[in-house]
Amino acid sequence: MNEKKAWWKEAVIYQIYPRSFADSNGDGIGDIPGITAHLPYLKELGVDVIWLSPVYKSPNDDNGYDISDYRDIMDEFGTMADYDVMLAEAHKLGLKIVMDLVVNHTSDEHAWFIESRKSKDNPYRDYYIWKDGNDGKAPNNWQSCFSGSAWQYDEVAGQYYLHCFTKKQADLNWENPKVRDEVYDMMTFWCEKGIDGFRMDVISMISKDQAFPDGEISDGLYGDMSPYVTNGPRIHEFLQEMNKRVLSKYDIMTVGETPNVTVEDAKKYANDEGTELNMVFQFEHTDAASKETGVIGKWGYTHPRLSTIRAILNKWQVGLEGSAWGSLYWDNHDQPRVVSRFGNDAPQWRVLSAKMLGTLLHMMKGTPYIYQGEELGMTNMHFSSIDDCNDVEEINAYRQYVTEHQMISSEEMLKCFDAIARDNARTPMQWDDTAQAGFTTGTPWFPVNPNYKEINAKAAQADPDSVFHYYQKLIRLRHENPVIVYGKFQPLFLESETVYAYERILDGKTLTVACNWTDQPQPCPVFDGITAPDLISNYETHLAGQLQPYEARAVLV
Ligand code: TEU
Ligand code: CA
Repeated sequence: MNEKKAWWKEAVIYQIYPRSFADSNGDGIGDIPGITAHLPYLKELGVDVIWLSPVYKSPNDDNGYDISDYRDIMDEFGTMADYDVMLAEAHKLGLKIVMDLVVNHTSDEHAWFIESRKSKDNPYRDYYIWKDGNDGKAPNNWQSCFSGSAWQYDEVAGQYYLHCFTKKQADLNWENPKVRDEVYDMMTFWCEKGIDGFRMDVISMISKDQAFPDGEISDGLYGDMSPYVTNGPRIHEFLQEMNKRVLSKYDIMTVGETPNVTVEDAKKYANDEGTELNMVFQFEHTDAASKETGVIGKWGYTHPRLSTIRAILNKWQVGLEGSAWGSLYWDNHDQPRVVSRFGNDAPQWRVLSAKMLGTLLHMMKGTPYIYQGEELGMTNMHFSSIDDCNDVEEINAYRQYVTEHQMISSEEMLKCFDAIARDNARTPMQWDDTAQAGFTTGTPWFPVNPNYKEINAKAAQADPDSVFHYYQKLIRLRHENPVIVYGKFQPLFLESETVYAYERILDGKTLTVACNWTDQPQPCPVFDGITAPDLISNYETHLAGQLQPYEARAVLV
């Protein structure tokens, strides 16, 4: 095994979306003391690291991804004293804490922006990206990720400012060395507190093409900015500077959220020499669904073909081998629930398909991420009307495509939301079958999924056949078997449209994995002649030469 060893290569990460995790004071909003109270649950699950979505001060235009003070805690989540207790408790339990670093943009209520907009000669002016209009219109035709123009005219400033997300999320100007100094200083503040790493929000977007050219118009409304705001000209220079100035000084892990990253880019972002980040999140498998069956923009609602997903994941597994490290995920706070999206959330198939999907991902090469509730097989919610939505991405898309431009019907848009809206991941964590699923004693900020009486942590912990105990075993197997962490990935059975199979090889051991993506028995020869016992499977018994509906099986010889 010539792979460099590292603790973050051997770890399993659990993502908490604090607003929806656990409410300790009955105000209906998850908070930091609620997280502290549930750390033993995560210890029992067996994860090593907790990635916290942002807990900093924020007006919550984008639920915390619009930060107004990087060095203080959001009022609804508690205090810095609460944070210090949580960090200490986590470390006592042997759990590491990774913070969400959101430095592509700040809230427009951040002190820097409040100063910046005051006048063109304000010392903070160049902390953001200000441009004059074009014949009374925006400086170019870019569309924000959250619909509408990516430029907002500010009456006080007398210019437009760039916001790749909502207009309350003003893009920082990374060309300005003072901005970079401020960011590195803030990162050092958190590293000195003893955190164990950073997940870096849209970090591939911090270097922009300084020509700010118009983008290609695909939906007849605005131009696509992605070629000019992702993987930009100075991105690796900035990350290598960040690594030198901060990251290299601490034993921390880093994962970049890198929209539009390719395998070739990832070999730079997550190179094995460690000059930038440890790993990145790619989006090809989660974007594939909407790209393949899209209605408009990112929005679509049908399951992608297995061959599409397999081609993407295999490309990344083989492509990074020996030169960079990858992340493995199905779910996060921006994605729908995987058992609804790629599995089958019908009551008779939900548990089987959740275990199948867990096996497929967790036996692969890379660091696996589990999103809160994924270990319970939590499912998507249902949108009866736009009034059921909280997420600004959905609300803005509905306004643009349904209300303002009548490009699709309300029914079509809501069908897309049912399939892939981010709100699906933001219904409160389902702890038990008491009122509000034990998430709060008050009225939850967002409705609890009505299926909480069947799907909750208490029931799962009491049921040896639950998704929870299956995920617990997947995590334990990774800790016990170096072949799962460091084994070479080899695709298998590529001719199948229904079974995803591969093997992992290390030091003479071969792990063979096969997963049936359908609700029908499917032929599968990969275990023929193998008599060794299962390392893990979601079926007690097997049939020769085939896999049963949603059957997953991993055998080590
Ligand atoms: O998401 C970045 C991003 O690319 C999102 O647009 C995401 O891909 C999309 O919503 C999926 O459909 C990060 C955060 O994870 C997200 O929660 C924030 O809203 C966004 O950045 C702005 O900070
Ligand atoms: Ca609360």
